[in-house]
Amino acid sequence: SDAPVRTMDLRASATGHVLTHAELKALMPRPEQDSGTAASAVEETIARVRADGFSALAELASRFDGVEQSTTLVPAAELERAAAGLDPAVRAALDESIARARDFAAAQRPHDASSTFGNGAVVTQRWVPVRRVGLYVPGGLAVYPSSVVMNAVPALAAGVGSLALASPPQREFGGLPHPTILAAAHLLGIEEVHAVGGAQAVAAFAYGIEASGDAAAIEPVDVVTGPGNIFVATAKRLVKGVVGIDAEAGPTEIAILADDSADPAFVAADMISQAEHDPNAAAVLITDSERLASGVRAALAEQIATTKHHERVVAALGGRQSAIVLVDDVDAGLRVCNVYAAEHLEIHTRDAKETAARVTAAGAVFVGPYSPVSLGDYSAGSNHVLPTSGTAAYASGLNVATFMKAIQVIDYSEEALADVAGHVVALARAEDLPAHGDAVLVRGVGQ
Ligand code: HSO
Ligand code: ZN
Repeated sequence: SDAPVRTMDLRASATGHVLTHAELKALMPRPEQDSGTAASAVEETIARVRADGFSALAELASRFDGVEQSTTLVPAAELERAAAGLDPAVRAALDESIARARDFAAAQRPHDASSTFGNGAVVTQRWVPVRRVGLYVPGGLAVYPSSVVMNAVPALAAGVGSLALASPPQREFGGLPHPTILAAAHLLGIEEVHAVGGAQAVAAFAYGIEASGDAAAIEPVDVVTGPGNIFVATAKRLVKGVVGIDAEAGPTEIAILADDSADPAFVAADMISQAEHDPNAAAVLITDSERLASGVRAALAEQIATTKHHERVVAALGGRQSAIVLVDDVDAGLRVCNVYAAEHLEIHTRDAKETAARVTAAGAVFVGPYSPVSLGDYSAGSNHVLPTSGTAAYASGLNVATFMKAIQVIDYSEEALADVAGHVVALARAEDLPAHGDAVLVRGVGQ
C-alpha cells in the first residue's frame, strides 16, 4: 500500500524553467483557505465577554465545555495537589525541560545599547519587561503541559512580574484544566490559573473581567501568547493593538529537506509525529532523490498502519497542505524551504550543518538525523511556540524579547544640544514646522 501523500514535481524537467520566488510561493502546499467564518463568531464572543464579563464566560463554559462555574480562578490547593500527584517520570521530564528552557532563555536576554556623540550626548535603548502577560494553553485534541513551560519560561526570564494562565475547563476534571497543566503551572510558580478556553480566554485577557459574586477578577494583560485552534488564533488577531501577541501559531507544520543520505524511517516518523497533532497539520518532504521519496512513501505506509492517531495522520498527510516535493538538487530544495518558511524545518543532508546555516526563513531549524522536531517540542531547550503558515518569513518563535519592549532614552547636555541645534532648526524649517526649531532656540543654544 502507498502513503496517502501527493507528489509535486518542481524539477526543471517538469516546470520548464527556474521558478521565481513569487511562482514558488504560489505553488507551495498550503491548507484550503478558511472561509473567515471564524471571524464573525469570534467577534461576537469578544463583544459578549466585554459586555457581560464573568457571566459571559460562565455561559460559554456551560455551552462549550459542559461545566458550571462560579469562578474561573483555580484554587491554589488544586495546583499543589496536581503537582503532588504527577507521575514521577513526567515530573522528571518537566523539570529537565524547564531547566534547559531556562538556560537558553537566560542567554537570550537582550542587552541595552547606547551611542555617545561627545559633549554629553547619549542615546540608549533600554529593554524592559511588560507588566503582565496572559498565557494560553490549549486543551482540545491533546493536553499540552509542555506548552505551559514554553510560554512561561521566556516570560519569567524577561522579568515579567505578573503571569496569568488560561486553559479550557475539562468536565472530567470537575471543570478545572487538565491536572498536568495545573502541575506544570505549579512547578513554574504560576499562581493565577483560569479555567477558560478558546476565544473567550483571549478576550478576558485583553479586556479584563471584573470580580462579581464568587467570581475572581481577571486583570487585563499587556501581551497574550500561546498556540491554539482557529478560534484562539483569530481572537488573538482581533485583539492585537489592544494587547501585544506573539506570532501566529496555528496548526503545526514540518518541512524536511533531505538528500539520498537520509534515513527514510526517520523522515517518515518525523512527518507522522507532527501530523498526529491535527488533521490540518502539514508535513512536507523536499528532496532531490527519487529513491528517498519512494523509501519514505514505503516507510510512511508501514508506520501509519500502527500509529495511534491514524485518522488524524492520514487526514493531515492527505490534505492540500502536505506533499513530497521533488527538486533538482539540495540548493534548489533550500530555495523551496526559504520560500515555504516552515514552522519546523529538518535538514537531513550530508552537509546538514552547512545547509542549515543557509536557511533564511523557518520558525526553527533541526540539524541532522538526531535533532527531530519532537525533541524540540519537549526537551531541547528551544521553544515550540513558533510562527506557522509562512509567517516565519518575518516573525519569530516565542522568546524572551516577545515579553519585552525597548525604550529609547535621550539624554543631552546643554553643550551637546548646542552642537546640533542648527541642524534641528534647518530640518524643522524644511518640514514647515518652525515651532520645533523654536523649542530648541528658546533654550538659548544655537544662536
Ligand atoms: N509541535 C507542536 C508543539 C507540541 N508538540 C506540543 C507536542 N506537544 C507545535 O510546535
Ligand atoms: Zn508536536
